[in-house]
Formats: sequence, C-alpha cells, structure tokens
Amino acid sequence: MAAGPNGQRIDPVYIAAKELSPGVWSSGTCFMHQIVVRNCAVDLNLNGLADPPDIEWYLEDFAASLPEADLTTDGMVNSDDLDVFVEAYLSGE
Ligand SMILES: [Ca+2]
Ligand SMILES: [Ca+2]
Repeated sequence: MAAGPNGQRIDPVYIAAKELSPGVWSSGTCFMHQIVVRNCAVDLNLNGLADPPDIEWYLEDFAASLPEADLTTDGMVNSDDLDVFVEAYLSGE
C-alpha cells in the first residue's frame, strides 16, 4: 500500500478469526481500523511539520499513559517511548 497525502485517513475493513478465550476462536469477526497517513511520524497535528504543538500533544498523551504514546509498542509507556519521540522529532522524521 502506498502512502497518500499527509493526514489522509484509510479505513481498512477485514474479517478474521479472533481468540475469544484460550484455544477458542470465532469463525469470523469483522474488524475495522483507522490508519492516518503521517509523512512525518511525530507530526501529530498533521500540519506537515514536526513543530512545538506536536511536543505538547505527545507529552499530554505520555502523561496520561495513552496507548498512542507507546512508541516502542511494548505495551508500556515509559522513558524509552519519550526517547523515541525526541529522537524522531530532532531528526524531523
Ligand atoms: Ca505538526
Ligand atoms: Ca513503550
């Protein structure tokens, strides 16, 4: 899938088995996710730039331990995630 314009939202819908309890799977569950195209990973307000409002936005998510702040995708929000954000922000990626 190619990335679209910054801020574009994509809503893929798919059917897959879901584990209801250990070893018990559904025959088909419909899932929908929203993907937001970010040409810069830390451009959280989608204005096309890594800028100070993105820092404020991230720190609010970080302070609230929201899943969106888990940049290392390890299920925890901690200083490792903050390091990833700062490194990406400073590199402009
Ligand atoms: Ca921004
Ligand atoms: Ca993490």
